Amino acid sequence: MTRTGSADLVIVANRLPVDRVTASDGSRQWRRSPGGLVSALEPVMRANDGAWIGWPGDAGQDLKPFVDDGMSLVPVGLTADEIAEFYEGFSNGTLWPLYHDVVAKPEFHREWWEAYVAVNKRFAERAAEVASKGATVWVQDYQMQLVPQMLRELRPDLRIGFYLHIPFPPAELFQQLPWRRQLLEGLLGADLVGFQLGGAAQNFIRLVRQRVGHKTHRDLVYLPDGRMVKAAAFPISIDAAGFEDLARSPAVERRAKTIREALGSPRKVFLGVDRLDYTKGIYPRLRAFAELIRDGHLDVEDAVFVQVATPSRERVEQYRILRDDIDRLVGRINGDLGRIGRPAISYMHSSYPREEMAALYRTADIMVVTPYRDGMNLVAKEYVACRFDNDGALVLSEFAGAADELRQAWLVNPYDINGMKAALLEAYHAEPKELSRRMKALRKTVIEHDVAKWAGSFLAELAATRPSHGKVVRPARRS
Ligand code: ADQ
Repeated sequence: MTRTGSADLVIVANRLPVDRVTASDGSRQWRRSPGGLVSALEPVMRANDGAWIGWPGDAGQDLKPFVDDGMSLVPVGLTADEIAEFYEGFSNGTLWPLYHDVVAKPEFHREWWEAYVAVNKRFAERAAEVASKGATVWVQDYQMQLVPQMLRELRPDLRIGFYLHIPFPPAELFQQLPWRRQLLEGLLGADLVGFQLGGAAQNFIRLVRQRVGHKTHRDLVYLPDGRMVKAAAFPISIDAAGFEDLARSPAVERRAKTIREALGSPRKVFLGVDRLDYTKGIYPRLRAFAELIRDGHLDVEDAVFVQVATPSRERVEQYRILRDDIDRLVGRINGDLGRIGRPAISYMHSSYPREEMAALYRTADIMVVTPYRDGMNLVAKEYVACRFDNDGALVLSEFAGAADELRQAWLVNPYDINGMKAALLEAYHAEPKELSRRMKALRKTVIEHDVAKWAGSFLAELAATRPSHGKVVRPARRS
């Protein structure tokens, strides 16, 4: 029998919401990572005596649980081999490309799978130790898909939710996985399985019916032991008010002005901001922009493209290849089309604080978000939240989850370079009235559906899945 802990709400995620950093005096410290998930969950965590289980991001032993700024954190250590096989391997070399429409070729290795099982088991065991009797456990994302079932076996008293941040692929692709049945059964350990979009939930239900043979009806799966599992869409969002406040601050406004001047005060600034990932469609968007200059539709005196790409998964080979490809493309475009002091593309391979991101969003006249496939894409929503003057244009891929909600963007197919060129040009020439009509509608959506609403609706739905169950998660306290 597993010992129970004291946390009434437990978050299980691949990463802890803090990074270990070395201070100037050489001491090791924790720094809160700025992600939206953390700010969404922090208030509910505080209201519920919550704990967060995750990996601190470097190789090493399990560290002792600790409290950081009032949040109870439970680190789970990974060895160097586990980082290579569980994280870089099965999570990012198998599942990530497979779930993103095989934009890159997924690799299937049995050792990677074994590491995935072992690491999921360790996370499930930690959650079983930390959760109080009848607690709610919310498991996050594709790295942790076996945790719900493993945890339920250890602790049948728990209420378990799972949320997938990335797309869930159609049966035709998912079927390739040698371990497809185990993954589906892993997810079925949850009471509620949440996805970004309704289509993903349907893919899941269909696969469960076909591959595991359970009875399903609409969004429900009926298990032989009498339990029910619900699959539904909860589109994630951002702290819209927080971003807008930041964007309105005089420091950010000043910084936006400085950036524009540093770019040579062009008529229009295009912006792309992404993790450097092959799913994000950075390559075709830069090509489309370059062709507009080459064809004479745009001039480097009038228009510049700022592309910010955050370093990501740099030890995975496909990511190193992508980085070289983009470096070469930017070099070629600037060599061919730039003039002295006027590059066509201003390319930064770096990560910025939120203030700088807000200043970039304020600078951008045209925000270009063109993933081949994306669960949601928060960058598109952050841009909208920062455009409080109701100006600026959003060019958005149809294949980003965000396109389901942000209908008034210029929607594009990233595989269609000519179509993208036309949309970029239309956004460039759009009249202020047209921009304002579209942006007002976009802003209404983003402001009404923020990340607090996302977390609240998931947890409320999870509480409703087993009404006879003991504890219910309390909503966040109003500050
Ligand atoms: P990501 O693939 O990481 O997220 P996205 O949703 O765009 O993609 O979120 C990226 C975040 O990183 C944004 O908050 C953005 O501001 C930040 N960021 C990007 N570049 C940055 C830079 N150079 N410096 C600092 N910050 C930067 C996954 C899924 C998405 C889903 C989210 C949330 O792939 O589809 O929307 O999870 O569920």
